[in-house]
Amino acid sequence: MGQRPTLHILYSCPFCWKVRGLIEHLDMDVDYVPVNGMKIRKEVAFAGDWGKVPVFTDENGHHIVDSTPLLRHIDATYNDGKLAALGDAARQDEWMTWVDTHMSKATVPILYGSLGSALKTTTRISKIEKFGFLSKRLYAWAGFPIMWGIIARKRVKKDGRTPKKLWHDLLSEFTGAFEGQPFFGGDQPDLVDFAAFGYMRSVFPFPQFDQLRDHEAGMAWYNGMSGTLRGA
Ligand SMILES: N[C@@H](CCC(=O)N[C@@H](CS)C(=O)NCC(=O)O)C(=O)O
Repeated sequence: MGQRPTLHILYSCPFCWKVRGLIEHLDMDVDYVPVNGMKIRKEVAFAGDWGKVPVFTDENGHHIVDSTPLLRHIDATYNDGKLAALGDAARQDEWMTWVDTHMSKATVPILYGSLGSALKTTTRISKIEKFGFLSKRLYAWAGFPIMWGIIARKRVKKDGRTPKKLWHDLLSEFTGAFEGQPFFGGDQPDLVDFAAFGYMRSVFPFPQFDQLRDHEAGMAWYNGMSGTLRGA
């Protein structure tokens, strides 16, 4: 037995939520280490050049980065690869790519795609994330115009749909691939479910999550996923 594994995270990072869901599902003993969002690169410099969260450090002090490879690593190392072994591997790979390509791009529009939502999100983030005294104020002032004015507005315009419609379309497409089962993985979730769940769960701390609540199949799946977390 070595050290207790750690996961360096940002509370508002969808990629971190992907990994957290699996950790909670497997009831692993992992310490979460919040980083300062204004200094991510510096705070995870111990893991090499990657410069992003999540970073998982195992009991031997090895660092594993990048959320999807990390999901696969955790399943393989701490769960005998049981989730990867569920169902058809090609279908899993295809949909993991779909989830990582499309759902990952839907979180910024819903959180920052309008002036009002960007303000709500940055206010909430300045309360829940770990910040230094100065960086908290800097974020509250600078984070909002950067996220709304530069990144999110362009993305919403390019897609053409409202952020809510985009999410509803994605949830319909995703749950439509369940083949009548409660989860993508069948009667239990697999790694694709945990990836998708992480993206949706990263919206949960924000008031915009209300826009997802009237997607019936999406919410049935989301609540089903929440029910598979230990201690839930
Ligand atoms: N492909 C990576 C993306 C990770 C990522 O972009 N994390 C963001 C936070 S949500 C980050 O750390 N960004 C810091 C940076 O790019 O400087 C994953 O899936 O883990």
